[in-house]
Amino acid sequence: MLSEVKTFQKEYMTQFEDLYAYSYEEGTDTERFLALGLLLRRYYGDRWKESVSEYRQDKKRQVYYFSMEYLPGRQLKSNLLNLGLLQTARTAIDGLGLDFDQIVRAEVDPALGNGGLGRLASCFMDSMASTGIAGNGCGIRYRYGLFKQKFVNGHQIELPENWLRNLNVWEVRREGKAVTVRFGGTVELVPNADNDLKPVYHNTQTILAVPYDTPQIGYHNKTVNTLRLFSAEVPYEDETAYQTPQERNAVKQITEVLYPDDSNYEGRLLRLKQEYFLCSAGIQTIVNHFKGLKLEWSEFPEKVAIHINDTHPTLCIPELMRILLDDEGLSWEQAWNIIHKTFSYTNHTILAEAMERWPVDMVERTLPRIMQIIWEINRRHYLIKGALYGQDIAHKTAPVIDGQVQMAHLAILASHSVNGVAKLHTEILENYTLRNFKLISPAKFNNKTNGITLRRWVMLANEPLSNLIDQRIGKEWRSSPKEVSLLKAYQTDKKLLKELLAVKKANKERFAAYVADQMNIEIDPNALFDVQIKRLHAYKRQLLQALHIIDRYWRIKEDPGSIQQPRVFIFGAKAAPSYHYAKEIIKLINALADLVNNDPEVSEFIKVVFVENYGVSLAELIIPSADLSEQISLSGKEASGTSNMKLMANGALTIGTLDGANVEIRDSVGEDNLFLFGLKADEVENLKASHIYHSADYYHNNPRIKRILDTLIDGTIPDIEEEGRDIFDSLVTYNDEYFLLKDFDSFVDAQDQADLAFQDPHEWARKCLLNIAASGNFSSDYTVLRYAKEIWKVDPGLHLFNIQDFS
Ligand code: 26W
Repeated sequence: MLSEVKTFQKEYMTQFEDLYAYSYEEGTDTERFLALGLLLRRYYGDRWKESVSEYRQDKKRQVYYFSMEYLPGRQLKSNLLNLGLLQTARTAIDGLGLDFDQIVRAEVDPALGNGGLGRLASCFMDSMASTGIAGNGCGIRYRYGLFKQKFVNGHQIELPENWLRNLNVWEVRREGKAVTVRFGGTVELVPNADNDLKPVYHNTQTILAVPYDTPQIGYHNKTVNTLRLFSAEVPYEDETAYQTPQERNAVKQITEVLYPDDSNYEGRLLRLKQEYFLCSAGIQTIVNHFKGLKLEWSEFPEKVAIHINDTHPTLCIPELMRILLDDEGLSWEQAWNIIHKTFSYTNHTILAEAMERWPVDMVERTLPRIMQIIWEINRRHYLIKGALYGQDIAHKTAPVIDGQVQMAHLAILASHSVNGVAKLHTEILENYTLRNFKLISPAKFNNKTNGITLRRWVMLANEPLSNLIDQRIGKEWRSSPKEVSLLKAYQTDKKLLKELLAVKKANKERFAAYVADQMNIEIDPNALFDVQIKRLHAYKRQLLQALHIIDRYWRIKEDPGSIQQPRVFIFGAKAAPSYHYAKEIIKLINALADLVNNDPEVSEFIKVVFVENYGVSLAELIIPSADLSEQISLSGKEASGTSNMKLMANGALTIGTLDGANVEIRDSVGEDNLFLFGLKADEVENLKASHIYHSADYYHNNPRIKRILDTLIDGTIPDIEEEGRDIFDSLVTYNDEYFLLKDFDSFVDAQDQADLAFQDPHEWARKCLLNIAASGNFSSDYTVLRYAKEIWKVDPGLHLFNIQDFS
């Protein structure tokens, strides 16, 4: 160890001076970080090269995971941990008189996603490498990540996130592997010498897709996979085609920002271009690689599995058809057969408004050849499925309906596997949302409950907890996550429970210091830390928690002493820039925070903290400090949720509805170790169908609810005239679409039970321990192993996993 540390220090000093020509002592933290990142290349470079060449030589089946979003988080510590170098690097850096943790924080956190879907993609990348699955990520290198969120007078404002302003030490630009992507113009089908129709393009625009590769290092194994992100550039050989700055800018614009505002036509058009850009670039890369293997086209599916993360990369399907038909001369039947064996698709939402549809004329104008192929898929669909199942079913499942390309339909029809992301979600897909597809192809459907990588979310985010676990049950759980269940045997071990509480307390102090420093709010680490961190959306019901806070406010005001348990309500959430209602809820919660935090009578018992710019790094700070995990979506709406798993793994108790993966969490931790409330998914459906719900009755007949809702419009909460009125109307006048008032009483009861339970620290700690012990089931290592076995049909590499572990 000592000599390793000495070597590391020497290498680091040389690396720093080579880079900057002055000593590390004079550098900034960013410079110190960059030198450290660059130094690491030497430690993983060979393995990366070997993994790539092994995949090429073995010619084994590789997985290509297409996602429009990734949220990798800071990578320095994660890479060090997986390389087995974390302690060495920490000792070496601290030993030079530097502050390792401060240098770690100098790395930017790339926000190339919105939420759960993007973070899941990154957990999967880490798990694929760690289980030795040959998995390649394909995505977009957005020049600007998701906006930086600031609060001005409690309102969300969005600032550009220039995450690439410094060198990105992990990426490698691979200009030699660039491909071109075609947009616009017109296409004509002209017979060739063999009388086959071949497309001839006119006036198209050609854009260069340059890949940037980032290593995905496996945990304590030899695998280093690749995440390939494409950037749009003006083609060097065709520069004269883009002469004005405007034309050149329009090219770069394609990969300029994540999620351009899609509330207008231009924004939506740009999003369509982004999707095709990713699909075309990724598919061409795969085809180029496959051609290097010199095999028959019929062998393509034996070498390639393509997974599409939600419908956003669905254009991969017509794009591969195009290449097989137009460039490679395969027949439609041959090509479609290959497609079917190659593609699989995961659905991540059942919200109707999130189901992607593109107007035919927009696709036609932007991607004329792709639209022709979609029409042909549509024509054959009616022909075949119509004959088998009747025109009605064929129509309901068609790729094109009412002038709109239905991305989910295209994805499902072409894929051999369609999965949901939690048991309940898959059931709802099969029985409601996608029932017609289930009817025509029952065997495609399967469930793969989401998971999280415990390496980032426990081992790195919560080192003290990880060390405590090591002390009791050894380190096996680190490579075999289910072993964490051995902790169950210690549930009556008073010493351990005490230590667990001490770890939690220290984590709460760390977060409290952040809040004091950044927000100038004092919070008491002895209070119950109640955490809701997720995208801001009406169905996730952050508003329900806000109503609960107002309820507590009045209980304290009217009957001081009625609330005994001090609580800190912690929120982290971004609202989509065009989602007006979600922004109003942010303003409400911030205004509520002002009211509560500045009223000494109340602030002793409640504090409200809404952190700015929530993202992966803040999640890593908040989650280890949480006592209570808010998972309170309207049942049937949250596909899975993954913060529920992260919080549980860090010893927070869930308060939640039976929605998404909360169901599996209940099953594995037991009903006594979490707080359930509210309508069940089928009750929600029945209530909707019966049309008997009348939210205004709750306002008029339930004095507590009336009191709370009036607070939104009577001036009690400062500066929310418009927001308060809109929110009030959504709940009373527009019949409370997400049944907050219906679930309210049951929610508050559950919250009161949580208070009561928290008063008994020993019993609370025991429940924490049981939650941690059950969290191994939710390791994304198992999730990807299930994908590998049941969907992708690829073997994991040699490692510690036992096949029984995950089946
Ligand atoms: C059409 C554009 C679009 C793009 C992204 C619509 C909706 C999205 C969401 C941001 C998708 C998302 O993050 N879904 C979440 O996926 C997680 C991983 O499976 C689930 O755990 C969450 O329940 C689901 O909301």
